[in-house]
Amino acid sequence: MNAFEQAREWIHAAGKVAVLTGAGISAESGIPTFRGPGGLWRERRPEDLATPQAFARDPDLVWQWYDWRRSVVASAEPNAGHRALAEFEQRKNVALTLVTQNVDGLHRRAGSHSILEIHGSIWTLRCTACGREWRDESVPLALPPLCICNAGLGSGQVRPGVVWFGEGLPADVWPSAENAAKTCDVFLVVGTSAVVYPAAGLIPIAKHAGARVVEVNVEATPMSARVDGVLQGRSAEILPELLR
Ligand code: BJW
Ligand code: ZN
Repeated sequence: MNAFEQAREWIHAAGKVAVLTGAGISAESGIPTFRGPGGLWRERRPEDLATPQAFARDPDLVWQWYDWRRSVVASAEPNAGHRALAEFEQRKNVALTLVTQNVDGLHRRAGSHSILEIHGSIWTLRCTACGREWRDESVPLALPPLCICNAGLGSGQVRPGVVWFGEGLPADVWPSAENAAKTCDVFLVVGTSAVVYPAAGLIPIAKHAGARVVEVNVEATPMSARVDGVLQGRSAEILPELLR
């Protein structure tokens, strides 16, 4: 049996499957990844765009970048990889939890429901003055975005509802993600470089708890040597076959 057939067998025998996705699953929808060829961090420094300090220093710059990314995502469509996960969730004999590091919302647009967005959403805005959080899907946004408490013009600011470096993960979703990793039979890791923590830490958590861990990626990652199966290739090609 090859690695692909073995992984298929594990998945089809599983009662609980958890999936961790990263930017690679949206790559085939035309959304740039962070670290790969053409990746966002190849030409920009995360320190200038994706930290609370960067936002405090230059909120206009940060908002222009996020507004551009919102426009890229708005004109993209979910791909066969997203759809395969959404269809798999509909199966009666298996419970699927989808943990995503992606902020693009494409899993939801593909029809998935049980999604834990551990790095937040690019479509959520949050007021740093009053704490209010809301969805806004307008593209382009009127910048700077304003809150009903009037923040945005004066003291407080409205920020993207995403998790930047140095920030904790959302307390309402992170424990569920850890629990999914700890209790699944199969943990599928798709299109992530597995270098950002604590997200990447879900992989050893699942492994130590006894799950079969399967990685789908076009390249090897620091986790490849520690997983039970490596399926090298594009997620939009592998997932439909794997989850069929
Ligand atoms: C394909 C493909 C195809 C391409 N098919 N595959 C432990 C060790 C070291 C450091 C730390 C640690 N713990 C914490 C840290 C610090 C830091 C961190 O991890 N740093 C490392 C980078 C060194 N972590 C944090 O700061 C986190 N917060 C934290 O720890 O808080 C502590 C705290 C607790 C309590 C109170 C206060 C503080 C937060 C991390 C937040 C990350 N945020 C970002 C931006 C989100 C918003 C936005 O999008 O703008 O999240 S950074 C960016 O990286 C984004 C992603 O979600 C994340 C992961 O990237 P991902 O998805 O893996 O993408 P890539 O590009 O890296 O990889 C793509 C992969 O796809 C590649 O492997 C390709 O091969 C593959 N691929 N095409 C299949 N078609
Ligand atoms: Zn407010």
